[in-house]
Amino acid sequence: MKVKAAVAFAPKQPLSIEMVDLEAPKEGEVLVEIKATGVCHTDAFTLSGADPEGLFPTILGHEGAGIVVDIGAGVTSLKKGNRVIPLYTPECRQCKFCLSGKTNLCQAIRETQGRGVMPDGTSRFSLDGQMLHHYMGTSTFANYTVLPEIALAKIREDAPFDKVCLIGCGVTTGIGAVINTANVQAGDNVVVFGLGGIGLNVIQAARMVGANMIVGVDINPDKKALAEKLGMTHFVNPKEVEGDLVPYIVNLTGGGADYAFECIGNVKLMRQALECCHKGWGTSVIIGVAGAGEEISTRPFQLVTGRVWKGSAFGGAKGRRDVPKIVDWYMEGKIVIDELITDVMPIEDINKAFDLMHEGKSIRSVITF
Ligand code: NAD
Ligand code: DAO
Ligand code: ZN
Repeated sequence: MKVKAAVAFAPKQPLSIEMVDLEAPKEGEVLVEIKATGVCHTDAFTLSGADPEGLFPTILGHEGAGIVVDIGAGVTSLKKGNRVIPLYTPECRQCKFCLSGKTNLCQAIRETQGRGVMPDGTSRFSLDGQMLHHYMGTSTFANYTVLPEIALAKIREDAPFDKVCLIGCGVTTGIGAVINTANVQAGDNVVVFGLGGIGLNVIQAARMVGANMIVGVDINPDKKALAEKLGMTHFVNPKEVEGDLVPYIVNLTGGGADYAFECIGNVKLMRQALECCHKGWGTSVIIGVAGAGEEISTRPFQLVTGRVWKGSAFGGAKGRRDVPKIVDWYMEGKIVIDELITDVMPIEDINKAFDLMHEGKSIRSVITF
């Protein structure tokens, strides 16, 4: 079938709206009509050419929501009409990783997903006979896409696509990092580096679990108001701090953060996030994705003296199990999403969404089809 997609032909080039060919779902695969998709910093990161896994030409997008319109042979957990959220971190429930109970990093389709193809090694997308790569196994910048059954979370039938699409990445990543990865407890002091779509969700989760101080760090003062609305208690603009940021935060938090989250992707800030943690127990969680080849460093004594460095992918969430639960939290008013959506636009205007992100003017733009 012909579908409308925003194609990334090469790094650093604007996306191009094209009618591309999409093959029918094969065994174990599902055809999904994408109704809405967010635009995340990670899409921009890949488009910038800094992503070591970036492949072109491709159809980006990984923060979507849609409806099942067809299923391939052998698909049992989904049927036509189901509302779904695509999962860039799938959940096969059979691989060593899924069965370990220690991680959400299912490896069932990791190798082919990394090569931008479906589990059988081929792409369902093409344009004028030229193969287009899938992206993160999701490719939600198209009004129809094909995914493996294990990469779809079935959600409730009354969930609004244009809001819950953000649960496909930003919301789950931020909230999950607090609840699953860090396990922040009531009374803890939390520091959040970066108040974008990810950092704001860290903030709302920190408030939800009853954190004491929730300190937001961002160089863009325009991020302050919304962060405060979501639960930030103190704002720090590094540009306005005289001297080193680390001792400033250690002092502000009365000895250091119990938990510090890096939600930017800057290796220098990853170090600061670790070193502003409390001696003896403070834990820093890296969420941000750094550029290809970049490395983190600190003095080993920071770890010897009890600070802990961790990372979190998709908030440590097991998508098929946890995403429907987070949709329920939104529908029950336990978490907010609407406030994170700063712009809504048709796919034809998707390059504007990237411009707004780069200008620091958006939290999340949502593309509707
Ligand atoms: P974003 O661009 O919306 O937000 C980043 C924020 O950081 C902005 O508010 C910006 O002003 C601030 N910032 C930039 N440089 C800064 C500096 N030097 N000091 C302080 N603040 C600074 O991005 P996002 O969508 O929230 O994503 C954040 C990061 O998380 C990205 O690296 C993205 O790739 C990554 N990410 C990781 C996962 C995961 O599973 N680990 C999932 C999604 C996104
Ligand atoms: O190696 O098993 C693996 C999968 C790694 C995927 C990690 C995804 C999180 C970082 C990318 C940001 C996604 C928006
Ligand atoms: Zn698995």
